[in-house]
Amino acid sequence: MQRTPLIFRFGDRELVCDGQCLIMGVLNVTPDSFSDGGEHASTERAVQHGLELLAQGAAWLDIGGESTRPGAAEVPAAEEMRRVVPVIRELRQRTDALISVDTMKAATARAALAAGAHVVNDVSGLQADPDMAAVLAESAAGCILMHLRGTPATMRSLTQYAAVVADVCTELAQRLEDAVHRSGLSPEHFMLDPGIGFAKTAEQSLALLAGVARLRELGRPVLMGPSRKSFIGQVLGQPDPRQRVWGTAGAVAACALQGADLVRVHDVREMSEVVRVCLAIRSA
Ligand code: PMM
Repeated sequence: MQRTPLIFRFGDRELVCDGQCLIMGVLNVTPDSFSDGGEHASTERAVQHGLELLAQGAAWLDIGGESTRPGAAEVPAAEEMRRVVPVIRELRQRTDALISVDTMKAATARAALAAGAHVVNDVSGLQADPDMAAVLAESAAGCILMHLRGTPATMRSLTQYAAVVADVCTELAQRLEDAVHRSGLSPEHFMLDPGIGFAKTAEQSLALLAGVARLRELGRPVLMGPSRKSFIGQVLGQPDPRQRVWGTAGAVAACALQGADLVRVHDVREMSEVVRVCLAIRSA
């Protein structure tokens, strides 16, 4: 597949996104994450799990301390930091892999960047905390701008789109312009994500998964996060997120074949194999 390589910058490093579809492993350090069930609540266990994800094929770890599950309770910044900062600090000493912090809070992002994270994964696309842009600017961090309407608490009623792929593209382009303006950083510091399952019905999530190429026309690398999500549950009639691994494989294959730059997944070993085969087919 012919495609333009895109540069993603963070601090003094850069990632050339040239069609590889890297794996981002999810490391949720929360007692209430819908699919981790609090298994990794202690620092050492979380660090061990992170190292396992890297050994299984993740190029990048996304570390979060607050569940964004629909209706989940908000976690105060102090508690969020208590969960993620020690894990980031320890992992940074033990690996050179890319680390992002999954947070909407500027205070948590600042502490995570100081502890060694390279990128802020802000599911609000910089809409939740007015100080986030300044935090990014301070360390010239990278940032993932995800598309969300409302908040995780209110998003389920905000699914009115004229045409979901076109509307999400328009809104993401606005978020990017706003983020560049407010942070003073170049667009190369930002990656885009349509926010599968965030203010989207199952049908809308499926449409976005079919529209990766259109998202990439925005000129920035594209991250897709379909892992174990409820649209898979609706297609398969499978209420248990842990039983959605094969469904996730179907979605990840669609992303890899259409040129997503990064997929955010829980089942790293399995999805690494899916991606490797898809990339081999794409380059055949
Ligand atoms: N999904 C979740 C959390 N963070 N971040 C990005 N950029 N994209 C996503 O799709 C995304 C995210 C929710 O899933 P989890 O609770 O299993 O981590």
